[in-house]
Amino acid sequence: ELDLYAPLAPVSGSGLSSRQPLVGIIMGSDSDLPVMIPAARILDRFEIPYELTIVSAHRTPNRMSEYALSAASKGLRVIIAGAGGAAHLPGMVAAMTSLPVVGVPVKGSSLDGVDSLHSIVQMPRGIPVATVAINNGMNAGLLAIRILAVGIPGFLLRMDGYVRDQADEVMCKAKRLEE
Ligand code: RP5
Repeated sequence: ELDLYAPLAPVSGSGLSSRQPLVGIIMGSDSDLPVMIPAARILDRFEIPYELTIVSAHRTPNRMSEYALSAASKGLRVIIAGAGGAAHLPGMVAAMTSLPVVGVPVKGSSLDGVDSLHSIVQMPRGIPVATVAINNGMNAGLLAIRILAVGIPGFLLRMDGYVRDQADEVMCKAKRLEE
């Protein structure tokens, strides 16, 4: 049987258990939850352990620093960070960890989420954030899985299956329309 976690052992060197969260999902407010839950659901579907919590760049800056600075040593491999408005959370977290950070621009009550998109995507040279579309928590989850899959063949196989299923679904719909 394929050991999905085997490639991680040499990296962590600290007895990574199979339920050790590999992805950290954080968001600036509980009001971001409806956008971020699809990231968690897709990780559930792939049976990838994650943790999910609220970390605000502006309201809890010390908590944000602690989260970012300890993320790698506690075994996380990717961080998904969602925020709306002046969305500094993904960029600030990326500034304080070498882990890949996926940013989710959350659409607030004004400016259609473009404020958040620009805040997250316009990172300065040297500190990248992989930005997904406005409110697209699901793609953030999928991107996190693809990042993990680079080092974990079992995840890559599951992603191949997911992509195939998606294509099959489109083909079924196309056939039904053509009938
Ligand atoms: C941001 O401000 C959060 O990420 C959220 O998208 C937005 C509004 O937060 P609440 O006022 O709803 O808590 O920091």
